Amino acid sequence: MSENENKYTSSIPLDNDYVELPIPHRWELSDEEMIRRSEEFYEMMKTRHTVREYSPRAVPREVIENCIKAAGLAPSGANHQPWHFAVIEDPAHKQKIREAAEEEEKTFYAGRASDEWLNALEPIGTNESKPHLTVAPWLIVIFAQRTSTDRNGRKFKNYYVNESVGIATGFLITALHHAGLSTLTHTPNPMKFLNELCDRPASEKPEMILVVGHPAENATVPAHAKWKKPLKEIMTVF
Ligand code: IYR
Repeated sequence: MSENENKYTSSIPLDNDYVELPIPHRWELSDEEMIRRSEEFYEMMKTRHTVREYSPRAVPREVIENCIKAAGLAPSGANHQPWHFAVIEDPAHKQKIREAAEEEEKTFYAGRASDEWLNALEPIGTNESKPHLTVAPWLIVIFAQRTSTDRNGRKFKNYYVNESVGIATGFLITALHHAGLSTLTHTPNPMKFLNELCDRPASEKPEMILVVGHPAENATVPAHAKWKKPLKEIMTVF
């Protein structure tokens, strides 16, 4: 690391030149192959469920790293890649996160959330108890960077941060599912405590905790979660 770099420095190129490259990879698929692949992908994605009960079975760090590398390929505003993934395997660290999250969630479920919100959560069956935060082998805390700092110590603005981080998170969940893992998108409310526990600057906004691992033997999913809107409801063709 150079003098001005620290663990929060963006490695963004400092020149602003527009340079063109030939398209680095091109798929050459027939319509039939595209239809088959899209069907296969849909079938694969249909087997994804948000899981709340985890097995303590370990998961190699390499799998997590590969999936985060895939998430890092997501498109982003001005290609600023305004995300950071804090990954936690250490049991004592997970315990601290669980205690802080449960503390916030206790107040949330005891009335900080509106009745309408708590009603909407009824069919999902969630509550303030979050054992998965210590049982699952990995937690990935996703941070959104509203601003970044370059190698010269110059602060710059990021664009479409929510959209960019949302897309990267989708890539990550898909990559983890494709690798054979289950996830839970957990959003303790509020979650500012995660900055301190993950050693991230105040300019970063914790977006969610992704709980990652294998489902417990007796894991269940809420029946409500298996209801998905039909295509005709989510798509209009012009
Ligand atoms: N943060 C709480 C509440 C919660 C909110 C929504 I919206 C959900 O889809 C699920 C839970 C929790 O994580 O339990």
